[in-house]
Amino acid sequence: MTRIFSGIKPTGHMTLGNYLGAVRQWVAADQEPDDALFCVVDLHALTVEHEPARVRRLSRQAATLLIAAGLDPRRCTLFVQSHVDEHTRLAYLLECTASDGELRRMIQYKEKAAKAQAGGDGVRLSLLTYPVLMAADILAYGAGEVPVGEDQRQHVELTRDLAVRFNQRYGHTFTVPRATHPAVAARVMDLQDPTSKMGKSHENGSGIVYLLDEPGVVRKKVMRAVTDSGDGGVVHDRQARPGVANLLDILAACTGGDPAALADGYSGYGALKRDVADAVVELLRPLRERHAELAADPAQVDKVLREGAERARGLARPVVDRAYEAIGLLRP
Ligand code: AQP
Repeated sequence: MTRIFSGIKPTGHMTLGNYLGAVRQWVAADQEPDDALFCVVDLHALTVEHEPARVRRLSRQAATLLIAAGLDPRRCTLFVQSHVDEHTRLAYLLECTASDGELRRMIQYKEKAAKAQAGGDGVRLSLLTYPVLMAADILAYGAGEVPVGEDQRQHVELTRDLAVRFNQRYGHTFTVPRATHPAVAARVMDLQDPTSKMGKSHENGSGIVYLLDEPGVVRKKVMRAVTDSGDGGVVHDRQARPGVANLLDILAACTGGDPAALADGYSGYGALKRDVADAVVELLRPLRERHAELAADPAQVDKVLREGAERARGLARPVVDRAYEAIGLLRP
């Protein structure tokens, strides 16, 4: 069985984009504790301006939502990145494998660094090295598959490059992983700005559906979604009609249809938006209900995370120890 690993950053409330692009694939994967590892990657949340209490709160909330979404702690390993030291231990060795130039080329680094600078904040060094820590997250477990949204494709490519380079230099140590993406909704766009990704840390939440939004709020956001001017009818064209294409992608992801075929069933935007709103509300209903139950017992979630970290540590330690040996460090 191919081992899978993926993670989510507690930088904001989890969105429909996170769910359709990544989390739903995790839930659908054949889960076995040693072969399905899912992580709240809290260290990554420190790469940009952050509020300590909020990161802590969002970390537990992310774990609770993942269980509510269907990750079964008896059948997968769910844990928090900072609870397993092997990630940062390995990250240093990978920093000694990566080059400054390849990290500066990362699209997400350029976007987030520009935003930090525009906001008058300095760019944290960890923002530059973030993809190296992400590579360590994946390589520490010998994961073969990394189910992620489209925006993480470049980072997984870098992970592959680092694994291959390390193996060539120091002998076979790491499994070379590959990214997997969902067939539809691999990149859910912001409902108010359909040329930008729906991102959980964006300040303006009016174009973002959060998983814990009340049904009325979801409906309002979808009904106010920016569509496209012109009367060319409802067609699925991401270049010319990004707003409508995004709604069709969301509807297809929720109902299991094909976005282009779904377009044929509509003659106006109003009916499409109503159906999208209904589909999203129904998709999220069980998740919200389960979240409310689980959130009433945070100690239970913390126990899951403690046990998950212990199991994860046991899997990562031998791989990381092997890497320390291979790179030339004297072992104690
Ligand atoms: N809009 C999206 N459409 C599809 N997939 C998405 N993902 C994120 N946004 C979308 C996927 O969700 C997983 C967890 O994301 P992350 O926590 O690693 O953060 P991110 O990729 O940087 O995106 P966010 O949620 O927008 O966070 P911020 O705003 O902090 O950058 C990943 O698999 C991601 O691809």
